[in-house]
Amino acid sequence: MMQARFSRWGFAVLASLPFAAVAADPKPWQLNMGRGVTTSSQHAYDAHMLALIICVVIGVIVFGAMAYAMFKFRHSRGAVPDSGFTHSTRLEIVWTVVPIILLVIMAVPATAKLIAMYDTRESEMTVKVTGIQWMWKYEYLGEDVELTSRLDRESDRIRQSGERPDAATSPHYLLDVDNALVLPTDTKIRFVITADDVIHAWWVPALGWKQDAIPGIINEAWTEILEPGVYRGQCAELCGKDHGFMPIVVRAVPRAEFDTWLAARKAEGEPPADPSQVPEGGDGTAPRSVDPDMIEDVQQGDEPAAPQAPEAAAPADASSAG
Ligand SMILES: [Cu+2]
Repeated sequence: MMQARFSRWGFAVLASLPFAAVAADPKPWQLNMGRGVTTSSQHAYDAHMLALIICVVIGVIVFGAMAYAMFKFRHSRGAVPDSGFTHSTRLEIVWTVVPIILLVIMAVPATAKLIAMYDTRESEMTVKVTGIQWMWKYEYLGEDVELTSRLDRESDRIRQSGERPDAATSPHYLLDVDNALVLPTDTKIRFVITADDVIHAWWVPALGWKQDAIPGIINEAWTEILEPGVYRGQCAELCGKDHGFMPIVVRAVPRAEFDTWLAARKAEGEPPADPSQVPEGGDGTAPRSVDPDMIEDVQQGDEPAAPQAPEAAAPADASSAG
């Protein structure tokens, strides 16, 4: 039992080490933070590694000196406490100045990178992200393209069925959506982030940041994805009963592929990817008009109840009433 646990731990440690530096998405038993796939995530990783190395070196020196002193000057070998020693001015200067130098070494690059993380100037495109209970809406500003992104049908079926999800058959359980946010690589993309109802937070670890989505407030962030791939995240602010069921999927593709996708998306006039997944009136253009019960019906696989039909006596006003 003990040995099995030890070997499992040992294996996990060994298995996570080679991947720690390259993994975009977290791996089981991953020990270190991921390096991510954006300039800012890699800056954060570099700052973290610098601090980690400094901490390890300090730890080795301090605990090494302690162990050496305890062993070398032990009582059984006749060591006598130095009762006359109170302080050493030279030592006190050294252990004050050395940490200051180390802090400056860490703070200067960290501050520069932190400032760069918040500099959204010279971005090539803007995506508006809106958190809605319990989905995300993405608008490619100036392109007249928008989409809503919500938990994929398969994850939803598993969670409703009470089935125990299996990592082998459903590797992305609760981490898949119907419509991924498609973004170009090697492009500075600005995000403006807000919410429609309660506070949510948009978080894709591989991008290296997390930003609150607050009703009535527009937060900003930016990213420049360096490698094509699929990057997953989740809402990171407790936003209601289905907080755990509004994942985020970013599909990063080369610029040319993105341009083709965007053109196709514009041409098709943005119908939902799978109409069966979206309740009537819930195509993302008017989320507030969707009755929450209707969404729940659809999520549970039921046919949504038909919306109240407008009075037959007043057909002319029905279209402007919404
Ligand atoms: Cu949430």
